[in-house]
Parts: sequence; structure tokens; C-alpha cells
Amino acid sequence: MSGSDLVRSPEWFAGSGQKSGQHRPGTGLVVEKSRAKPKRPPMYKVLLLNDDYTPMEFVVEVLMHIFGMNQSLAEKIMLEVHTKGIGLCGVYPREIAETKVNLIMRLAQRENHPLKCTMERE
Ligand code: TYC
Repeated sequence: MSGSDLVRSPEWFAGSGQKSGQHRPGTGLVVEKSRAKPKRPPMYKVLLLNDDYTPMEFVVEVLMHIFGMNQSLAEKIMLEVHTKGIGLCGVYPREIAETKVNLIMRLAQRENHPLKCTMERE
């Protein structure tokens, strides 16, 4: 086998038909497949709660900045929270949901608004 044959050999590519546990002589490598099925992380709903004092414009701004919503979607969600008392802003893995809840609470506190936000396992 010449040097160029080696370069063209499919054995140089990962996942080129190697079976689990197969030894690749001379490489010091053994191809192993994980037996564990990769699990999706548990997801959390981020929920916004209504109150009588937080200005509607502030809630819309928060929804646009923290959840990347456009103006019309942010207004729709804000009005839903305003009329129903609670509304879903998004669903995320735990740490991302926590970060968004914390950010919203800090922004609201900074402006002295009583806005509340929570998360709930899906
Ligand atoms: N109810 C508030 C008002 O009338 C508006 C509001 C909407 C507040 C959504 C909080 O999560 C909220 N100014």
C-alpha cells in the first residue's frame, strides 16, 4: 500500500462502516459505540404572570429581548397574560429557562415593577 492509497482509504474516516469494538490495527484505536441512548434533556416552560401595575410596554420589551419575539407576537402574548392571568413564553432546558427567569426578575426589580415569571417542568 502506498502513501496515497492510505490517504484514500475509507478507514481514515470515522463512521465508515466500523463495527463496535473493532480494533484498528496499528492505530491504537478501538471503535466503541455507546450503548446508552442519548436522552433529550428535561424541558421547562417559562411562564409570565399578570399583575395590575407592570406597564404593558415593559412586558412587550421583555418578551422581545429575552425571548426574541417580534413586536406583534410579544403584544399577543402580553395581552394573553393580561386577560388570562398567565402565559407561556417558551420551553427550554433547565439552565436556559432559569437564566431567562432570573433576567426578567432582575429587569423588573430594577424598574420597580412587580412582574413575576416562573418555570415549570414540562
Ligand atoms: N396587567 C398589566 C397592566 O394592565 C399588564 C401586564 C401584562 C402585566 C402582562 C404583567 O405579565 C404581565 N398594565
